[in-house]
Amino acid sequence: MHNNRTTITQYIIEEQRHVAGATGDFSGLLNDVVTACKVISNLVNHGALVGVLGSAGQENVQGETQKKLDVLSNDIFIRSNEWAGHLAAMASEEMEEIYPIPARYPRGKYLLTFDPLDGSSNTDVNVSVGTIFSILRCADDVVEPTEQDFLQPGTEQVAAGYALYGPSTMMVLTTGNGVNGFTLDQNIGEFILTHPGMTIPADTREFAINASNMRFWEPPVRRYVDECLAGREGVRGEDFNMRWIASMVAEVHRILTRGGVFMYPMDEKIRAKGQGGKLRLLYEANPMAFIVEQAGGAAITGRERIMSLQPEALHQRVPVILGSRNEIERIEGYHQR
Ligand code: AHM
Ligand code: MG
Repeated sequence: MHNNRTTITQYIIEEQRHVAGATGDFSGLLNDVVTACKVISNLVNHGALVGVLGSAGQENVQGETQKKLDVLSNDIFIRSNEWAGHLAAMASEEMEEIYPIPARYPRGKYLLTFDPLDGSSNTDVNVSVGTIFSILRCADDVVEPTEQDFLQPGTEQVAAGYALYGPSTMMVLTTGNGVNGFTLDQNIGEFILTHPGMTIPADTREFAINASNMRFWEPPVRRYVDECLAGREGVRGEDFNMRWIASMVAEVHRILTRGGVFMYPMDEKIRAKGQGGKLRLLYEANPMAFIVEQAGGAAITGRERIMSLQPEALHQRVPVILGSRNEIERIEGYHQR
């Protein structure tokens, strides 16, 4: 009964067979990313039993207090992915500078960006968190990779995915050929294909935004949310539901499962800090935008498609509005007016 299930390893290798001239490098890289996520999943799952909750007592480049799990997850990602010869360099939310592959290992042709533990403010309260990653190509003529090599628009991504550490651990992946979801079978230590061909319904009556920032929002976002809140009696003529988990991976996963809109828009508070948004372009917004678009949804800053942006810095922040296509088009329309 169980042996006809597709494991993520099998899925990755079968995908590779459709790519002419594939060397197996990419499959090997994906497998290492999967291994890293399994290790992080195990650590997150054991929590207080293994003493990993709480603050690490230091700040990251974003000036945010790092959790012990942020630091550990970052380390796991590096150790799992640096040795195999698939990568030229990595970049992470938790590291100010890029991480070139040490000279003792062979250097490969891909670049990996990641947020090792997104939503980590949720770990101490035992709410879902996740890992987000994106794979780019490193140009052939690059000898010493620099930050500049990472500054590629999201349309250049070769693959993107996330692991969600929730009631079950899941891995959701795109290589530009649709979106597939896998569930970790803890008994055998393998991700099994459980959600083939995930799609986002074009319409929804559910949205997610941190409403405590309402007084700082720009008029188009305020208008959209006001209209949702007005419900059946308002211009939308329908009641809307609201969610906010403060864990982008969990929000995106909900949207991939039943539709919805997720917004971390530009607001006056963010602008006052001199930032371009809350979420980071290279390892949060772009990979999620790739997944969402591949599932038939849309992802914008308000005015532009996220994946078309030309990144200017490794830790650049952008506004993020993504989810069900028809709602995102409506919100984009409000921004254009
Ligand atoms: P992080 O990378 O520091 O964990 O921050 C990103 C998280 C997202 O997962 C989530 O959508 C957002 O921050 C929540 O922000 P807020 O605390 O303002 O609600
Ligand atoms: Mg993050």
